Amino acid sequence: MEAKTALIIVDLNNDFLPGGALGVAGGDVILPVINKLAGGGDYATVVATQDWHLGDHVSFETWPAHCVAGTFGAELHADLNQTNVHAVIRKGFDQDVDSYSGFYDERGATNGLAELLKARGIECVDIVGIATDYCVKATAIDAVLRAGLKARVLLEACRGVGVHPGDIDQAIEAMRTAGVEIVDGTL
Ligand code: VGL
Ligand code: ZN
Repeated sequence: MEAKTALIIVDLNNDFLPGGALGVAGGDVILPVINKLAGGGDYATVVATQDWHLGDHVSFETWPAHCVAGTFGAELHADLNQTNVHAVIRKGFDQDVDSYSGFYDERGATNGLAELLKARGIECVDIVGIATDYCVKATAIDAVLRAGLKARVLLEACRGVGVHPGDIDQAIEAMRTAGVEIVDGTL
């Protein structure tokens, strides 16, 4: 583990786990893997992002209504061990602008994550969670290209939506192209 590395846990909202409004296959499988990473004491900082959409959010033109603020579906899954989680960063809360990225919304407004990590002296991030082809991808690319961090995506602790065949592989290639290190298998 390099010095000053943070773990970013992306969107383990109930709605993204199997049975949720936008349930992603295998979301439950990665929970214990993420708990092990977060609980291992290897990370200087652990943060979790939380998809959090108010009212009739613009995202619901593309996706089924999900992660509606204040509902069970918007809560992070109860099995996610938050003992070592320093902060939960909400994203997508402005009704007319979405935020796949945990760092910046689609208009470029910060969600506060880059500033939090900078204040804590973080230079590297490991990224895990849901969905590989949407919010993990956007968060990882922003980490490198906009927040100036070194970033790794740990695939064994991520799951994707895969609306179209090949989407997840394309997302992985896009992350690699941006300079994200893709880590397969066991760390
Ligand atoms: C996500 C679709 C809509 C994600 C969030 O967390 O990847 N995907 N909102
Ligand atoms: Zn969303």
